[in-house]
Amino acid sequence: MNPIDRRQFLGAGLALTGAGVGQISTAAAATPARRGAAPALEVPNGAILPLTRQQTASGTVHVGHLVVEEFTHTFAPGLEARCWGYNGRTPGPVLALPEGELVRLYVTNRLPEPTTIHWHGLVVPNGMDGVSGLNQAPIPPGETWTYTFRPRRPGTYMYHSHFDEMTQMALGLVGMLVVLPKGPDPEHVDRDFVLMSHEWKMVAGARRPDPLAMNDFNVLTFNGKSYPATEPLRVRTGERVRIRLGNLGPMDHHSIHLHGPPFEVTGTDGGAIPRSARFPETTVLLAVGATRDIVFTATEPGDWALHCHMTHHAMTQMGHESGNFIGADTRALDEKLGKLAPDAMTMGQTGMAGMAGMALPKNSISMGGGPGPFGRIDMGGMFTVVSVRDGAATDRFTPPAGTQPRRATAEELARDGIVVAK
Ligand SMILES: [Cu+2]
Repeated sequence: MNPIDRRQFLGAGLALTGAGVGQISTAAAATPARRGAAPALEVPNGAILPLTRQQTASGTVHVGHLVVEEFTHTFAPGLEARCWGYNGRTPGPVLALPEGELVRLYVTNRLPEPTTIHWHGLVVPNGMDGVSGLNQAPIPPGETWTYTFRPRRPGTYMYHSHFDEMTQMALGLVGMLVVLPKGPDPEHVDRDFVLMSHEWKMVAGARRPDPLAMNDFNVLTFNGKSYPATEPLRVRTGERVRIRLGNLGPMDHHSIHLHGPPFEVTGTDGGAIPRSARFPETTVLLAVGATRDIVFTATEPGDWALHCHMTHHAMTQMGHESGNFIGADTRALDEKLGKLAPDAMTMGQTGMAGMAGMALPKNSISMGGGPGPFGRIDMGGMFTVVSVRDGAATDRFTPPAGTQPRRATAEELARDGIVVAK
């Protein structure tokens, strides 16, 4: 995690680097923010762009540098690809920009083709809007250009390439942008997370995601990672939590569902939602090209799933060009198939859960997630966990006695008149 609070940000332009795959930081939950103080922005599996301050005759300028480049990205241990991104990351580092102050962003293009950056949702001078051909000529390979603007309105936004959009965004040229309020944050949150969804098509054996894909995306990510590589959002019981969600995936909207306490959508990239217009929700539709800020109070300790509710999006690298064999006896078929392709396997006869344990081809990860405290978690892809704890963050939550389902006894069945047909 990369905590950076507003005072540090404004004062020092701190450079912070992100946690790697599987690294779990406990620092994020170590010090609860004081009520009223702006909390740190936290980016699970991600980073925040370091900014420096330049004093000029006309005031302070906040300066940052984005390098657009290709690199090897790991979606989860065992699955990697050559992706395009910013400063060696996809999504790029979060741009945390101060409301009302001048920002100068240098963009170095190390791609084999031109690029631009569009500041999605921000109102900037028209010439800074980044649409190649409409607002500017594209940045040629090898050159460094600058964008200068003054973010007007606090909130959650995004940035992305606006040249050869289909290719460049599909390969990872996307990122989140947060404008930090000049005054106190009206939402009074204790924790402030940033989470960007994306989707990729990784054809078996390919080195790069397929930018031509229109459907069948098979790698679904939060901040570039598929579960179980997604870092949990660790909070303390009672904290008021904001998650800033954004989606610049190529084709699909996502039904982002939070288990446990309900939330309200408090803002979009169009601005804050008036309190009178808010209503409780447990799922928010995160459309392509949209941001949604959700705020909730973490009233209940435990591990609460946060995931896309489209079941194919909470799975990884699922092949589905196969029959449905649930309820069928496929022994004869497996025998015949085995002669042709020893590694082949028909879909599970009792469901798909058993598939997750099968041997995997090179550069691929399991369809399902991984081990959990009570056995295997069968979800993967766009899935993470909000870990709510009373005290310091620990990896394991033990449900208090009597608060888990268990096998019913014969006495209980008789008591309640439940007849189970043999
Ligand atoms: Cu989805």
